[in-house]
Amino acid sequence: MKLSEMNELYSKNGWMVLDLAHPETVFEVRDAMVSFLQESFFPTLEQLEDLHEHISDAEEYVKIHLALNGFFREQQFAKKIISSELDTFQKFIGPDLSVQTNPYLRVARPGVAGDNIGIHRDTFYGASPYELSVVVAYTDLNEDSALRVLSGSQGTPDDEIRFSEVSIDGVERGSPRHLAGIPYVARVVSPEVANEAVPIPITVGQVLVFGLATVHGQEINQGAGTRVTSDIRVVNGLAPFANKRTVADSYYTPLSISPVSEQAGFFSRTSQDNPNTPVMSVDKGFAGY
Ligand SMILES: O=C(O)CCC(=O)C(=O)O
Ligand SMILES: [Fe+2]
Repeated sequence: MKLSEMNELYSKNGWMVLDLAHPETVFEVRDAMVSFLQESFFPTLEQLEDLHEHISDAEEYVKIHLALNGFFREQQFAKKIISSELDTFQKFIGPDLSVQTNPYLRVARPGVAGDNIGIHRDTFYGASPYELSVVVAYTDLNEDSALRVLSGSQGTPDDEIRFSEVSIDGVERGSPRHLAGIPYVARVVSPEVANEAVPIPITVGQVLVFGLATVHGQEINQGAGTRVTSDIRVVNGLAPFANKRTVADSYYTPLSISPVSEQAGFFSRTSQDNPNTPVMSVDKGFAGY
C-alpha cells in the first residue's frame, strides 16, 4: 500500500489492514508453532484452527497458552516479523523504531468468553496513543472470529468512552492466566459502544494495525476455529509518552535508529550536565532507548 493511502486510512479510522511485504516470515512462525505443539503436546494437531479440539479443559488451556507464548517469546518471533516489515513501519512511523520485547500471544477458543479481554482501548490501562498494536494473524479470521474495531474512536475523549471494570472468571492477580495476558480485572467499554465495533477479517499474511486509543477487542470468538494472533506493540523511539506508565526499560527493544538520533545519543551519554541533553529513557519520557 502506498504511504499516502496508509496515512489517509489511519488518520480517518485509527486503524488499517496491511498486506505484509514478507508474509513468508509469518508462515514460518505459524509452522514453527504447529511443530512445537505437535512435539510437546498434540502429535496429531494439523493446524492452529483446530487447537480447541485438542484442549480438554481449562487447566490444559492455561498450560498450552503459557507454553506457546513462552516459545513465541524465546524465539523472538515478534522482532523477526517486525524486522521483515521494517521498510513499511519506518515509512509510516519514522526511522526510530522500538518493538515490544515480550508480546502476548492470544489463543481464543470458539464460544469461550473467558479467553478474551473484551472491547477496550489500551489507554484505559495506561498505554500511550503513540503506541501501535500490530495484530498478526496465525489463523485466518472471518467476520465471526476477527477482532473488532470502532472506526474514528481514536480521537474520542476519555469522558465520552468510559470503562467499567469486570472481573474475568478464574483469573486471579499473578495467576498463570494473568501472566498469559488476561487481566484479572478487565476494563471494558459500555455495551452501547461495544455494539458499534465491527469485525475486521484478516488472513495469515495480513496484519491489523491500530493506535492504542482506538477502541478494539473481542468479547467472544463466534467463529468455528481457534483464533491465534499476537499483538505486537511498535512505537516511534522518540515518542513522548504523555501518560507515563511504569514500563520496565526492557518493555521495548530498539529496532532501528536514525543516524541523527544515534549521534545525538553518543553526545548525550557523555554530556549529562549539558542542559540540552535529552533524557533517553522510557521512564523519563522517551520510548525505547
Ligand atoms: O487479541 C486480543 O484478544 C486483544 C488484542 C488487544 O487488545 C490489543 O492488541 O491491544
Ligand atoms: Fe488492547
